[in-house]
Amino acid sequence: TKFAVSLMCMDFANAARQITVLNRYADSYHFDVMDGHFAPNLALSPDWIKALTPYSTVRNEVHLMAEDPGRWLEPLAEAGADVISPHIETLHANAFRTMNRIRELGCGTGLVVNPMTPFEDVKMVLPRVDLLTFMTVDVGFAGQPFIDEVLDKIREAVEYRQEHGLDYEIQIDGHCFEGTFAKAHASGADTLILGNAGLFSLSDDLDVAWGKMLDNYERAVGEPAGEKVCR
Ligand code: S6P
Ligand code: MG
Repeated sequence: TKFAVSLMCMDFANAARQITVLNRYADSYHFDVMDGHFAPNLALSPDWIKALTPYSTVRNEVHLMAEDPGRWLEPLAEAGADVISPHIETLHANAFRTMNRIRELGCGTGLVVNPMTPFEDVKMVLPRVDLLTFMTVDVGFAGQPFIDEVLDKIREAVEYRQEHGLDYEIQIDGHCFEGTFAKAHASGADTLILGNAGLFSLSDDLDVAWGKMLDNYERAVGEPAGEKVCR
């Protein structure tokens, strides 16, 4: 299992310092961008992301929760995004154009699927997707309960990848923590996003928080997390 850290949950007053610590542990950063329309909240702007990506030594992924994703691709690429992940629900007639544009800008292609959206809706575009993210909460806020109903859909994506010889990475976004690590891992997802419950609430000292997170994971899943696991 790999771990992404949701930077919407960080201590904004100590952003650069926290990123410097997390570089040792995280496989990637997850930047939530919300426009107040598609998601009922406002979050992280391209300028804010641009100020922080120079401190990051890991993959910077932007979760784009905006009604008109095409508008934000260029500013986000300029801000240092390595992967841009719009929502399938926002792509309408522009799905292929948007994936192609993200590639043209030199970024990896992501795609995010809301809990209510069936897997069927993304199948056609999957050969062009590097990172497929399943929401296990409704978009907008940290600290919401995990939606178990999404797990079957994740298993479907794992099987489909195998059957069709595709290689997209599968990520889970929403309330990944001690209480959900076991089922998230069992679904076959590659990457879990850590926010408040999974990481930041465990300690103000992020070295300590990461150690606790790994202990929680190991206890819940019954095996060590593997990969980039430093203590
Ligand atoms: C939700 C957002 C997520 C949250 C993430 C972490 O709209 O896309 O990335 O930041 O869920 O928070 P938590 O508390 O759910 O672990
Ligand atoms: Mg997110």
